[in-house]
Parts: sequence; structure tokens; C-alpha cells
Amino acid sequence: MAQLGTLEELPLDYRNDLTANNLVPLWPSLRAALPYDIPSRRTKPMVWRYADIRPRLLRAGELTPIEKAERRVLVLANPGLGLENMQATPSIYIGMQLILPRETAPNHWHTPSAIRFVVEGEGGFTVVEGEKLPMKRGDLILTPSGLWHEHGHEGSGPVVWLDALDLPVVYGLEASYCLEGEPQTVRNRPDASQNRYRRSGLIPYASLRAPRAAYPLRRFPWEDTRAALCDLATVTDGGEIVQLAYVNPETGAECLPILGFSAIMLRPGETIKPVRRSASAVLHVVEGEGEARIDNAELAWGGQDTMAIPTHARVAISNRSSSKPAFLFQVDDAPMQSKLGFYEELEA
Ligand code: 1HN
Repeated sequence: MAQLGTLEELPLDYRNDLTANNLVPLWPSLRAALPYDIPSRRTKPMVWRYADIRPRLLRAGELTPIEKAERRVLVLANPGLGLENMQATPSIYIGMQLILPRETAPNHWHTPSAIRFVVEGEGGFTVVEGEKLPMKRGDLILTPSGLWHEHGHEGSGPVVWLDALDLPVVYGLEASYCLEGEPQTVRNRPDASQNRYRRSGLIPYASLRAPRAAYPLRRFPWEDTRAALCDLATVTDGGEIVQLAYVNPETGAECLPILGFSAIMLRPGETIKPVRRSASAVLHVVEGEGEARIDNAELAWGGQDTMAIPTHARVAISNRSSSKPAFLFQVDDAPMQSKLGFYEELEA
């Protein structure tokens, strides 16, 4: 392969003249933009321990009243990507949000899509377009692009959830903004996971030939997901990963356009080696403890910890317990990569 010319090889007056005309020569930067064989990755494989986050989040609860925060969040920022950029991976924003009893986080909508995954506490809720979604530990709550949402807490003790957003993508497109609104009128009935979409494989008949709602199911209760993983494990051979994708029950497609969500069970003592792929991901530990090898990083993980997995990474994850299963929640950008036509699964 020919060695490309460098910037330094160019006469200084020419370089300065290019700069003055807002022009840049490609060839000195071409290989950085388009490396051979594997992308250059700044994302650090890493773990954020909940034991480190929790006391600092509770301190934020003392320091900053909700009115002065709107959303009281500590962002899990990957140092490889620059802390100020608020990226866990290039496409995924992750925060830990705290709400205290009787606090409310005001109604708004925004162009990025978000999900909440409940980490701790009882009595929190999110209202999405008038639908009240109770937040129990492990529940997945969707707040898709453009839908009104607000949070509240009618229990006692702190409630903490993990926010995942496609904010880095939408912000990068200079398309990120929000509108603030009056508090919503809440319909006083259970959310759609308890009636319209009570069981997979059954949908309201009328919706078959009606225009499909983009986001018909906005709460996925953890007790259903966990039970479904345990049942799937009984028919999954060793070597095959016990993993369920959260999907739109009307279409079977991933439930949001950019980020994908799934739940993984590690059997007692099991080590999984997910296929190496072009998507980046974040793993959040719902239950259990173990080790992860992500490229050359060896990480120990336990309950409520959160890990970043760069694109193209080699990954192995082990459940340390020989008696109990472990459960992980995964966020990845495979839906966006698939839609854009460059999602790949790679040789180990
Ligand atoms: C947001 O709207 C929420 O609604 C949480 O709880 C975190 C981070 C960036 C932009 C919007 C929320 C957010 C956010």
C-alpha cells in the first residue's frame, strides 16, 4: 500500500492558504478516517460500578433540588470519547437518574428517543402520552422520539433508573431539541402491558388492519422478561446465548429506530462469547456477578453495574456463581446500523 503524503510535506504557505480558504487536504487524514480492516475506536471498554455511582447520585439529591435540575442525572461518560461529550459509546448516552418521594420531573418531549431501565426503589412512574407506566425494578419503559413524558414518585425512598438515549446520534445531526409542556392528563387505567399486549402472540384484533401504532407497548415488566428468559434457557443448548429482544408486539421489529434492547441470562457458571460485531453496546447488570473480557480489558461486575462495549470488540462474559443465574440488560445500536446497511457480524 502506498504511503500517503503528510501535512508536513506540504509547503507552509500552501497549508496556510488552504486554511484561509476553509480547505483541507484529504490525503494526510485519509487513513485515520478510513483505516484498513477495523475502525479506529476511542471508546474504552469499561465498567461503571453502582457502588461508585449511588452515593454520588444521592448527594446530588441533597445538593440540587429537582426544580434546578429538571432531570437529576449523573451521566456515564466514556473517558475515551471525552467526558464532556456524554457518550457511553459513540451512539449511546447513558445516565443514572434519581427522583425522590413526591418530586416530579416536568412534562416534555424531545427528538432523541429514550428508555428507562429501573435500577432501584419503588413507587416511581413515568407518564407517556397520558399512559401511566409504573416503574418496578428491572422494568423497561420507552419514551420514543416526540412523545410527551414526565416522571413522578409516589413511594418512599430514592428511586433510581438508567436512562439510555440515542442523543449522541441526534445531537451529532444537529437535530436534538425539546419542547416543554403542561402536566399531562393521566388516564386512570393500567398500562398496555397489562391489557392490550398481555401475552406475546396475541394482539388486539382491530389493530391487524388498522394503521400500525409506532410504539404500542411502552412498558415491559421485568417479571415477565425474567420468567421468559428462564423458560427459554430450558430449551436453549449450551453454547447458544439465552437472549430475548424487546420488540414492537404489532410488527415484531425492534421497538425503537436507532437503539436496540435485549435481556440476557447467564446460566450458573456459564461463559458466553457473543459474536464479534459492528454494533457498540452497553450492558447493565440486573442480577448476579462475574467477569467480562472486552478486548484486552478484564472487568469484574456485580449487581447494577454498567459496562461499555466498543464496536468490533471481542467479548466474553462469565457468571461467577455456580448456583444462580445472572441477568443482563443490553442496549446496542444494531437497529441503526442495520437500517444504514453496514451492520456486520465478524469472525472471532
Ligand atoms: C431526558 O429527557 C430525560 O426525560 C433523561 O428523564 C435524560 C438526557 C438528555 C436529554 C434528555 C428524561 C435526558 C433527557
